[in-house]
Amino acid sequence: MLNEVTISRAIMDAYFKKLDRCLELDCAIVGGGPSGLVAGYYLAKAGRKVALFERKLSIGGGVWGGGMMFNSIVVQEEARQLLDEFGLAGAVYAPGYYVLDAVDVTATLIFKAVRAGLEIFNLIAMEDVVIKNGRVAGLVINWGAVDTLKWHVDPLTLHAKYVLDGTGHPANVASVLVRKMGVHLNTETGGIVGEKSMDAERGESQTVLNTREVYPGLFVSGMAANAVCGGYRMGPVFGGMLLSGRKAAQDILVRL
Ligand code: 48F
Repeated sequence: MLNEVTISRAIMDAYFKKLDRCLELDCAIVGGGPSGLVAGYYLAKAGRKVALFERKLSIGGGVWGGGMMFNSIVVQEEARQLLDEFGLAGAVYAPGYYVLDAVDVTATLIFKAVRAGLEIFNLIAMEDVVIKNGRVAGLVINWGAVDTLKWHVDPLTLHAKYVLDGTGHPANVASVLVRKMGVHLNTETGGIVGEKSMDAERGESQTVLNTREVYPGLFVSGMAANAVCGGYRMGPVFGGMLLSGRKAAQDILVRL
């Protein structure tokens, strides 16, 4: 006979054990888009204690919707190795252009990252960062719904040696840091430079170049890297996002 209370207790026990494990991390990733997932995959694969926090119910960020809701995406030749790593076979559309099913890509990135050991928390938002000794040292988190509804509920806090801002276009982690702390970032202007209009070629290479530590303890990846450092947007071509995630993980691993 199934006991409903046992079901409830199993869920609560498992969840709170997982949350407890993740209160002190090597790296806390904010945002479940492609760059955050790829970074999480490589960090977990290297045996690091890493968790990803996503405000929404679904993980995957902007991949699901392809281009204008046509749920296919393009990955260019430069990121071919990443497709191989994740076991994604893109169809060659034109030389150097692979076209892939957006749902397959999203599901695969999530699957591989989780199986590598990345702990994922959906429905949890970063609302602030922890500052210790002049560096970012953790996250202030709350339920995504509380964040969206702007309810007056105090958050909880976790510590992390490094935080990765993978929140896409709004670059929410870097933004809150600049807004509240008035700090100088490692960018051309010292502030959040802001994303530029569409230029896929430049945007893609800049996404990778801009993936870096912008403040002690805080790295940026994906579209957040371009938003913070002033790169172009690129639309539904995703090679740069995958390469950016890998670079973020590699750089963080060197520091760790
Ligand atoms: O934007 P997103 O997919 O991140 P990305 O890795 O990839 C960008 C591409 O999808 C696309 C593009 C490619 O050419 O331009 O836009 O840069 O995903 C970012 C995720 O971060 C979550 C948000 O819900 C989304 O799923 N997010 C944003 N703010 C917060 C957050 C927050 N404060 N706390 C938790 N999650």
